[in-house]
Parts: sequence; structure tokens; C-alpha cells
Amino acid sequence: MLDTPGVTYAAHMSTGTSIVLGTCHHDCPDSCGWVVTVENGVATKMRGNPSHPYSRGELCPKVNRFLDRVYSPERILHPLKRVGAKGSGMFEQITWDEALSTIAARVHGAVAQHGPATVVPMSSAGNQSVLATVTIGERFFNRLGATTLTGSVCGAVAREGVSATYGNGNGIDPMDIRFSRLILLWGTNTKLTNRHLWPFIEEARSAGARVVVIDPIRTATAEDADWFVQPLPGTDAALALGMMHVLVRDGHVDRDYADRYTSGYEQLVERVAEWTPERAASVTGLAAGDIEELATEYGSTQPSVIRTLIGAEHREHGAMLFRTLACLPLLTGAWRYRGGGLTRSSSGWFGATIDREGLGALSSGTAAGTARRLLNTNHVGRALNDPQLDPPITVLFAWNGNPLATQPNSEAMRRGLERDDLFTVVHEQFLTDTARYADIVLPATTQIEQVDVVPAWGHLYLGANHAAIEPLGESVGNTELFRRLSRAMGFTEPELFATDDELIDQTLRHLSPERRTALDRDGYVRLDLPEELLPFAQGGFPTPSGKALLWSDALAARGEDPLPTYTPAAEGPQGDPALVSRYPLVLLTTKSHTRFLNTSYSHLPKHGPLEGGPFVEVHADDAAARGLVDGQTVRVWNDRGSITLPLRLSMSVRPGVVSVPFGWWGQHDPDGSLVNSLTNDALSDWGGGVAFHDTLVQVADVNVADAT
Ligand SMILES: Nc1nc2c(c(=O)[nH]1)N[C@H]1C(S)=C(S)[C@@H](COP(=O)(O)OP(=O)(O)OC[C@H]3O[C@@H](n4cnc5c(=O)[nH]c(N)nc54)[C@H](O)[C@@H]3O)O[C@H]1N2
Ligand SMILES: Nc1nc2c(c(=O)[nH]1)N[C@H]1C(S)=C(S)[C@@H](COP(=O)(O)OP(=O)(O)OC[C@H]3O[C@@H](n4cnc5c(=O)[nH]c(N)nc54)[C@H](O)[C@@H]3O)O[C@H]1N2
Ligand code: SF4
Ligand SMILES: [Mo]
Repeated sequence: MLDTPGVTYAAHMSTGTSIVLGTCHHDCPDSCGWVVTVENGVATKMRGNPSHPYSRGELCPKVNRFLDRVYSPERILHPLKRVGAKGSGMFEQITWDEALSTIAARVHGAVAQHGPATVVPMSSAGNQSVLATVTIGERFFNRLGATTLTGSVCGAVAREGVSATYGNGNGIDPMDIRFSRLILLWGTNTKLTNRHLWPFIEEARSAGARVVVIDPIRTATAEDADWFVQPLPGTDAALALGMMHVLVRDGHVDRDYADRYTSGYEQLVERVAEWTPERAASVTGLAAGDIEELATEYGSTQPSVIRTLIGAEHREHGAMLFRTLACLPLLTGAWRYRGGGLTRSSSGWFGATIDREGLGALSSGTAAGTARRLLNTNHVGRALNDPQLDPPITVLFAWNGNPLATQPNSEAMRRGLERDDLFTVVHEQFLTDTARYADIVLPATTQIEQVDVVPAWGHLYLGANHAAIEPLGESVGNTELFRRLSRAMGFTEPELFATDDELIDQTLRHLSPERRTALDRDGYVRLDLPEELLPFAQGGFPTPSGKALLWSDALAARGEDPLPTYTPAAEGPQGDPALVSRYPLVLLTTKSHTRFLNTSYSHLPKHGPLEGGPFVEVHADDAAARGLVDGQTVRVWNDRGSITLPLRLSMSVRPGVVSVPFGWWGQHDPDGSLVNSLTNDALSDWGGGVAFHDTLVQVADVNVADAT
């Protein structure tokens, strides 16, 4: 707990100085605790909460300047209605009454004509706090009976992949990485995307741990590793199978663990017999000797941990990739040791504390029990353009996200948003690429203007978020937005009008009174879990047999390979030869800037301009083969879209791979281009995610019309 003499603590006040505790809302594993100083109702300082056990007083280069975002002159502070063409960004201020009555009339009209499924609610990862994501919004669309979006742009594929092996997606406490002696950072750019974990990795390192980064890009994290392994993108399952071959062949398997706690070991042995290091090398582009060495080190070091996050899931076979990785610690028995096993997202551990389903449910809701139309969130762009879709989408609500810039195949989304017969409502802090296509824009508060409770996916601390200042202008939080919309629609169910305090009480009903007091007082509380969390040290996998599934009957029943396997992506270098001959380069569009959080900061003066601007990184061999030089303007294109960028010669990517940073807005580009114009919107194998990174492109001088 903070103890600063002479200031009032916790609640916000319009006069005097107060210090208010909060928690970062971003879709970031770190969920840092923060402290806001408020003087006479104005937030004057924002720092990391020094007593937070995980973030330990540090924020990041995105959120260090959060007050500039809050008080930005570009903030949307009043409702707006569109007065120019869709996308033109021409709006006029209106009252909340006019906005709400316009929306209610359009929604009632659309529902009368097409039924409630014509309404599509689209919320993404802008705020991952509980009140902001579930509660009133979900209740509102339940009441309406709107289309339900399934799948996810982030996380579900990795979770479902790991669950196919373990029964759930849980792993070790990420902070326990400090006890590890071999750390495989597998498809995660820790120093950029998960920076507060790095000190725990350094702690392990100073006790002798080795850090291996496995990534197709030489990232800042790879630069700091003890060993950087650079496979071709999307080939990790082959690497893992090759490693398992060596583990079995050389007797590195903990047979006692495998026999007691897994099923299908014999079938797995047969499968991996096919995966000699040479075969794995031919698929991954690695040297067979490196695969041998990695497997030997992994099989002979404990505790060993595999750390993954999201980047590697954005693939056609992303779930199978995660299922396959999850088999490795089952063979070595790494789960027995503190700091051993696998650590991905810790969000599953919050399930016992936060009942999301209960929070979004409507006990009396008329439409709640009726069947809802389901649509994958990654296919909203496709659905908006589908003339056969019945009923068509005629009303779109977008909040907590900038889908035009963050969804794959953004030109499909743009064509959809341009439709005259689509009525779009966007609730936002800024006039994003998506908001420019809205018919009505409603002003949204920032995290320091609202109260909430914030779970984490990179540690085990639940965060409190107290409101530090009053909402600016006429902005409202997500809960108040849906209370107002409910009233305007004439809905009367009391659950639609629950106050934030009531919602927080409901959210925290499983928390003991002592923990609740600690949460309010300190700004965080650890989940009620043992200090030494060893989830699978003695098996106990939540599968029907209690064993982990090296062989999965459930996958077999769904027509999937029951064993871990490698399948090349259709849109990949080992995929469709006709496509590869036209578009021979794999495009990665990962999170690359320290000052960006997805597309949330590129428009702010101390973020975008300091990162320079977007570019495409190309290996010297690929540039030379096309006669391209550093700094030249090139076109990057495929059948979905085309963008123009300066070329950067780079040794960070392998030949055959190019990379463009994700996070820039189209409206800052001379042609309005977005890198997601190029990305693949094929769904992943299971888990409902999408194959952003299985994207093939060609690169040429900007003046070459079409070199293919
Ligand atoms: N600074 C900053 N931090 C962020 C974000 C941000 O935008 N900026 N975004 C936040 C969000 S929403 C998320 S989900 C997390 C994501 O956190 P991460 O998953 O760590 O980040 P990504 O950039 O998506 O991907 C990580 C790495 O995966 C690699 N990768 C891609 N394909 C493959 C593959 O086939 N195999 C292997 N082995 N590696 C592969 C990429 O090259 C990349 O370096 O970061 C969060 N933190
Ligand atoms: N090419 C490519 N595409 C990607 C990725 C990638 O690595 N490469 N990453 C994917 C991943 S992992 C993710 S998570 C998604 C992220 O996709 P999005 O969730 O769309 O992420 P942001 O771009 O950060 O946009 C969030 C928006 O929410 C708004 N916002 C913040 N707080 C609130 C609030 O309380 N209320 C309301 N109404 N609005 C709020 C912000 O102003 C911001 O404009 O992008 C995905 N797209
Ligand atoms: S974006 Fe991530 S690292 Fe930055 S303050 Fe928020 S939770 Fe912490
Ligand atoms: Mo994400």
C-alpha cells in the first residue's frame, strides 16, 4: 500500500490533492498498477505503483505519456454525426439526446425489417477491464438478440491449442520464470510486448539460466538472448516434432511422468520417429545440428520453461502449433519443478474469481434464451460484403477497438463500412480509421475517468481501477453508454441499469472480504492460489481421464489429426505453388514499436512521429534479386491489397521473409493504406482465430505496375 503523507488517498476529489490507484486497461499481459496524482480535479502526474509485485513501479513508453492522451486536443468529447461521405472524417457536434434518439430509431427500424440479428456488436481489445468488456454491453445485446460474434483476434487459438493437450489453457505463474534454468521464448517478443517479465528472466539468468529465443525475426529480445534460433515462419510444429524425436531417441524422456500422467505416449513415439532432425531441418530452414542441440539442452536442463504469447497463433494451423508445443514439457517432466513447464496466458486462473458469463447474462431478458446468429469476429468484413447473408448486417456497433485497422483483409472491411445501407455507431476516444466511417460517434472516457476491475494475462494479480478524474466533456464509459442506449431503446430490465458499484460487487462476489479490502486499499490483490503454484506436477489434467492427451480422441472425432503434427499453410512458402510463384515472400506484421499498443498511439505526437513511420524490412538477397536498394519506395502487394512503403535493408529477417510494423493508421498514409490490407483472413484450424501471418506478398519498385 502507498503511504504518502499529507495527501488524501484513493477517492477522487474536485479540490485539493489526491492520489488515486488504478490499473492499465490495455490488452497487454502486464496489467501494470499505476498511481495518479490529482490536483484540483486535474490529473497532473501518473506513475507506476511502486508496490505492485509484478510491475514494480514502472509503466512503459506507451503509457508513460498517458496524460497526454487523456488531455489531447484531439479527444472526442461530444457526440458527433457524420456530415460528409463515409470515411471523409467530416462530422458535426450533436447532443446526446439527438444521438440516442437517432440510434434508437435506426435500430428499431432495422430490427422491424430484418430481425435483431441484423445488428452486429463489435468490441475488441481496447479495454480489457471487466466492466468495460462484459456487464451492461453484453446484457444489452442479449436483450436485443443481436448477432453474437464468436472467435477472437487474440488469444483463443493459443488457448484452444494448449487445451487440446492439457484440458485447459493454464500454465505456471509467469513470475516463477525466475526459478527456470532454461527459458525458451518461443514466438514472443518479451522485451517489447511483455517488458515487465524481463526482470524475472534476468533474475533467472543471474542464477545461471540460459535464454533461447525462437522467432523468424531477429527482434530486440532475440538480440539479448543467449541463443537465437530463427526458423521459417509457421514451421514450429516441425521443429517441436524434431525435438521430440531427439528426446525419445536419446532417452531424455521422464518415463515415469509420461506413463503416469499422459495418454498416447506409444503413438507419439511412432509419430516422432518420422521426424528426424534432418526432416525437421528441411521444413524449418534450421541446421539439423541446431535442432539436436536445442533438444539435448531442453531434455537435460531443469527446470525448463516454454514461454509463448500470441504472435505464433496468428496462423492457419496455429492451434495445432500450440498443441504440439504443449507436448514438449510432458515428455521431459518439466511440470514437476517450480519454474518448469509452459507459461502462456494466466487469464484462466481468474475464472474462479470472475464469472464472466454471469456478468453478461440477463435473468429476465426476452431475447436471452433465444438462438442467436453466430458470426466469427474475423469475418465481419466478409459478412458485410456478402449478398447472400440473411439477414444482412445493417447496424454495426463498434467500441473498444479500431477494427478497420486491426482486422485482417481491411479492404473488405472498408468496402463494408462504405455501404450506404449500413448504419454504424462507434464509441471512441479519438477519430480512428474506423470512427471516420461512423454515422454517429459517441465520446468515450479513458481509464482514469472510470472505475473498473482489471484481470491480467501475464501474472496473478487482480487490479483495481479507481476513477481519478471526472469524465472529460460529455464522454461516458462503456457501462454508461449501454445504460443510455437501453433507456433510449425503451428497455426496462433492471440489470440493464445496474450501477458501476453494483457491477463491481457482483464481479467480486467470490472474493473474500479481506481480499476485497486489500484490493481497494493497495490497488491489487493476488488471486487466492498457493504461493508455489505447480499446476501439473502430479498430473491432475482437467481431461476426462485426468491425463494429458498426447493422443486426442476429441480431435480424431472432429476429423483432426489426433497426434501433434505439422501441416504447411496453404498461403505459405510450402503451400499452393501457383500462389507462391506470384507472391514468393512471407509477410510478417508484428508489433514492432515500443511506443505503440496496437493502433492506440500512432496518432499521438510523442508516439508516431518518434517511431518515424512505417517501412518494409527486406533481406539483402531479396532486395538484390529485385534490384532494390535501401530507402527506395516500393510497393508491397497481393490479391487483397497494395501498399507503398520505404524499403529498409535488414538482416533481421531471413531471405524469403519481409516484415512491416503493425500499428499505423491509414489516415496518416498518403494513400490511406493499412498493412492489414494485405493480411490473410483465413480462419485458424480451431479456436476461431485468424491467419494474419500466413500472408504471401510480392515487393517491387513502386513504378513497376505488376511484376507477376
Ligand atoms: N509495445 C507493444 N506491446 C504490446 C503490444 C503492442 O502493440 N506494442 N500489443 C499487445 C498485444 S494485443 C499482444 S496480443 C501481445 C503480443 O505479444 P507477442 O505474442 O509477444 O507479440 P507478437 O508481435 O504478436 O508476436 C511475437 C513474435 O512472434 C513471432 N512469430 C510470428 N510467427 C511466428 C511463428 O510462426 N513462429 C515463431 N516461433 N514465432 C513467430 C513474431 O516474429 C514476433 O516477434 O503484445 C502486447 N504488448
Ligand atoms: N497485422 C496485424 N494485425 C493485428 C495484430 C498484429 O500483430 N498484426 N494484432 C492483433 C491483436 S493481438 C489484437 S489484440 C488486435 C487489437 O485490435 P484493437 O482492439 O482494435 O486495438 P487498438 O488498435 O488498440 O484499438 C483499441 C481502441 O479502443 C479504444 N478504447 C480504449 N479504451 C476504451 C474504452 O474504455 N472504451 C471504448 N469505447 N474504447 C476504448 C482506443 O481509443 C482504441 O482506438 O489487433 C490485431 N491485429
Ligand atoms: S501497456 Fe502494458 S506495459 Fe504498458 S502500462 Fe499498460 S500494462 Fe503496463
Ligand atoms: Mo492482442
